[in-house]
Amino acid sequence: MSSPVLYNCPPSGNCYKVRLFAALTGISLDVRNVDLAAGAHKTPQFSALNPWQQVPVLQDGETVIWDSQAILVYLAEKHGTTEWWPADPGARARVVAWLSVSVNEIQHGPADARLIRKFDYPLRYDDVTTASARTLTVIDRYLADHAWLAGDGPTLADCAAYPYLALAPEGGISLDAYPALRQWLGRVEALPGYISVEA
Ligand SMILES: N[C@@H](CCC(=O)N[C@@H](CS)C(=O)NCC(=O)O)C(=O)O
Repeated sequence: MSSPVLYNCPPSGNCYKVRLFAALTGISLDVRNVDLAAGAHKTPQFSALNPWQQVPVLQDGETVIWDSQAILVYLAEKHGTTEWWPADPGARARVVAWLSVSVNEIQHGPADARLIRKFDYPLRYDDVTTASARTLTVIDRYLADHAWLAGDGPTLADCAAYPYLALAPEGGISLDAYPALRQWLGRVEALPGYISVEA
């Protein structure tokens, strides 16, 4: 059986969420890079896969999934990785809460700062530094009492949150003031199979 195709862009933190989870769980992907600079994501062919004209997109036979959180859930369900995507309703809801934090508080803080500094996005840097400080402070306080974001071990929550928190310095957002968060980054990086964004 052929591996699902991941339409990817190497520096994208959203694509990295999927590559990281696949690496940590031994899921094989056929990674195909989409040239965003050349507008390859705006073609009719790519728009048919994702009407939002964004990567990542996963194509698994006839099944097409866009959005990195949705792809994580799909792969975890398909591969029965219940420790990463628990079946218990409360435990699952706690994972979903962090998937939501990843696309809201983390995206509109450190991830947007990186978009401005690394990719010249026309957003207001002052706004994102204020948002980042709040996001990082809340997460650091939470991680002072928890080894992992949701539950006793790593879950999809950690895979979704890790990339843009780890990459925050690329957006000029220092993590020096957040020791518990930095220790958690280290725990993720020590997991067997871990890959960096460059891998
Ligand atoms: N919510 C989506 C966001 C995807 C997204 O923002 N993708 C960016 C790369 S990180 C993209 O394709 N940008 C190209 C564009 O919007 O023109 C996800 O989590 O996958």
